Amino acid sequence: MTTADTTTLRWKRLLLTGAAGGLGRVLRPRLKACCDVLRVSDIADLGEAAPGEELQPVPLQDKAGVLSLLAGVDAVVHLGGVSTEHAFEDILPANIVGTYHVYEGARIHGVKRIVFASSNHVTGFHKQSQTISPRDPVRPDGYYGLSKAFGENLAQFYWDRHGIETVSLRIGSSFPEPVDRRMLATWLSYDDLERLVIAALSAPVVEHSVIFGMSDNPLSWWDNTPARHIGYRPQDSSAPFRAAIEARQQQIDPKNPVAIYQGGGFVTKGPY
Ligand code: 15L
Repeated sequence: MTTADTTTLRWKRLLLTGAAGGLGRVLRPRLKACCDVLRVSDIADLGEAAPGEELQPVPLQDKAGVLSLLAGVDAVVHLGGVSTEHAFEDILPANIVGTYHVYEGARIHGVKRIVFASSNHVTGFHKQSQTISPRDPVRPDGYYGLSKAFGENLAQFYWDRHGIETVSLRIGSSFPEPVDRRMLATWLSYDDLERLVIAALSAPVVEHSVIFGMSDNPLSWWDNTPARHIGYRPQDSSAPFRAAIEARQQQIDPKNPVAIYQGGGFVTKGPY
């Protein structure tokens, strides 16, 4: 299903990294509807190429391979990399070195817009009793969150030094529906994810902007007011799922770090 207005939005060629991952599989057909050619990359199986797709499987740590991914594309949606907490040795090549390769490719090939899949785990050690905005300091809750904070800094540097624009999406919990109490605040529906990515690709001026990726949830720890210029207006909400979740899942002990910090279970993962 596609929610974007594909009659007015059209790119010649877009690159989607991490196209075989959870959110990559969601965005792949939806982005294809907005461009003539969608180049898709991953290290996992990408399946058959759909009409108008180019398959280019490349590990993110392969510099030459990643540079070639960026040739001839109008914009990039960079989802690739490790997407949960892992040992630093696993995160480093994909998320840190790999994201550097993507930005170098953009610089060399003159690509001017990147949508970077950051994560709410960049700020996971802020408390659930706080409402934070993209202007608040980062407080990563693990090596994964640290790697995404690095990606955001890289994006800022490539804007300041090379004029490459990025929207860093601090994605909350993007799943078919919220499944626990935390996700009542962090849920991002797939349709809102698509709206967010299309807004980030098409907003006229973004420089380097940071936005939390969430639906219009009544319960929320994130204030996206400083990112209104991106034009993202969520249309879904966790509200219809609340009663069922609260009936199913007992209240978590308020002294448990999982109930204290916005990053939930991520704050206690590891050490690896
Ligand atoms: C993330 O960044 C992960 O990629 C995803 O799997 C979820 O765990 C999400 O955060 C979350 O915080 O729920």
